[in-house]
Amino acid sequence: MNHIINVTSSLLASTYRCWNGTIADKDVVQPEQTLILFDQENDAECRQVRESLTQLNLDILIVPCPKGGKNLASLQSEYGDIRLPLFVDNNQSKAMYGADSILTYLNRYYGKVSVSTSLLGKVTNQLSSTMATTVRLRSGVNARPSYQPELPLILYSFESSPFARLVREKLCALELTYILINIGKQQISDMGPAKMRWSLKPYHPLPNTKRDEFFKLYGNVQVPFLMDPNTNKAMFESKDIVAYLEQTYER
Ligand SMILES: N[C@@H](CCC(=O)N[C@@H](CS)C(=O)NCC(=O)O)C(=O)O
Repeated sequence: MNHIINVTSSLLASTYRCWNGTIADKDVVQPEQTLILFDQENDAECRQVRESLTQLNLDILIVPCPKGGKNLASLQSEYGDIRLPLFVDNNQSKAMYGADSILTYLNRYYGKVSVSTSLLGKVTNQLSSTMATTVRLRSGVNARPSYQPELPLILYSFESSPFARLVREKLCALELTYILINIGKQQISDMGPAKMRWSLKPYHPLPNTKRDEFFKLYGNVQVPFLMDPNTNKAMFESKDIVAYLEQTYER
């Protein structure tokens, strides 16, 4: 798909979700052991969990489970009739599946996230997430043949970013496990694209945050940013990252 059309439909998907997964909490404690999510990028429930992870500013190991892929097959052969999203927290020796249970759990252990309790809330939530999937033409839902690297890739992202979504879809289709580092927005001057921020003052992230760490290393904050420890490559620009993933890992 042409990159501009691709970005536009991704923008529409974020709009259907009212830009949930943009803002991140200021105070956050990363758990000692990395959380794990068995995820399918354009699954309506998985999206709701990832939005909350952005809000809580939590990093997580994503194991993509597209349809027809080996990850989903091995989950099903080990656990039978399991459904996504499947969340594992080794800090508490807990595992659970389904957005409702996971959000309730996150609420209890990691901070306040919204969980729809009314039937209307649940239906609206599911519908808008399904519409986001539809407008993305189910990109990343089905597995594509790939070469598997030894180490997980690392992606800086936040859920609603129309550009980062394109990269996450490709990682999902190719079943490439990655560490998702969420760097949602924490103040007004974080808003807007990296090169056109809403504030006219020189940009400075909040001190002692993941954004601040990133800024000190790269002189700005922009997502998506991919690091591949298997090839020692690191890169900005969604279009280049998607092309890199295709060239390096698609069979
Ligand atoms: N041309 C870039 C655009 C990336 C971009 O503008 N990303 C936005 C998020 S959607 C961003 O990093 N904004 C600055 C910020 O979040 O601090 C690409 O395709 O990757």
